[in-house]
Amino acid sequence: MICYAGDGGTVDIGIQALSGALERGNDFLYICYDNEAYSNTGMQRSGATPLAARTTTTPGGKKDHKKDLDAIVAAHNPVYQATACAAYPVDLYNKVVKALSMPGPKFMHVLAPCPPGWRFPSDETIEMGKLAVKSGMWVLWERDHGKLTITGASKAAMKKRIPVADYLTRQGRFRGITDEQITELQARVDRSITCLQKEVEGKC
Ligand SMILES: Cc1ncc(C[n+]2csc(CCOP(=O)(O)OP(=O)(O)O)c2C)c(N)n1
Ligand SMILES: [Mg+2]
Repeated sequence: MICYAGDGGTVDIGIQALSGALERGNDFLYICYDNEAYSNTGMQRSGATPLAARTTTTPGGKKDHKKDLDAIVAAHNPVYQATACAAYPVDLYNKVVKALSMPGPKFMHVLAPCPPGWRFPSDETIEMGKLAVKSGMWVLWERDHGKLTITGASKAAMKKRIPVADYLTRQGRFRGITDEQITELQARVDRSITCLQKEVEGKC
C-alpha cells in the first residue's frame, strides 16, 4: 500500500496516524511531498514551512523553524527511510523501487518546489530543487534498516556547498529575510550536515 500526502497533511494534521502506523509495523510506503505550505487551501504556513518564509498566515515571515519530520519518523525505526527531490527523478525513482521491495513500514520525504507558493517562475522549478540540494537546505539520503547513506548530488554537497542565500534570495517568499535569519539558516544547515556525516561514519 502507498500513502501519498502533503506536508500539512503529514507533519501537522496526520502525524498521529503516521506515527501509529509506523509503530505498529504496518506494511506500507508513506510518501510525503513537501511544498512547505498548505497550498490547496490558500498557501497558509505549515509546520514544514521554513524560517522567514512568507505565507498568507505569516505575512511578515515565519518566526519558527521547519519541523524536523525526518527525525520524528527516524525515532520509529522504519525499515526504510529516504529523502528525495523531484529535480533528481532517477534518485527518487530508485528509492521508491527499493522501498517497495521491502516488507514493513517505509517512509519517503520529497521536496517539491512550488512556483506560486515560493514565488518564482515555473520554468525554474527544477533549478530550485537543485539549488536546495546544492546548498544543503535539502539533503538526499536513505536509511536502509538504520544504515545511513548520502545519495546522488548530495554526496558532493557534503563537502562543498553553495551559500543558502543563493537558494533563498531566488524566491519571493523570502523577500524581507534578515541577514541574521540567513546566518541562522546557514548555521542550521552546516550543523545538520555535520550530524549526518557523523552518522555515516558511525560516530553517533
Ligand atoms: C483532516 C483535515 N483537515 C483539514 C482539511 C482541509 N484541507 C484540505 S487541503 C489542505 C491543505 C493541505 O496541505 P498539504 O498537506 O501541505 O498539501 P498541499 O495542499 O500543499 O498539496 C487542508 C488543510 C482536510 N481536508 N482534512
Ligand atoms: Mg503542502
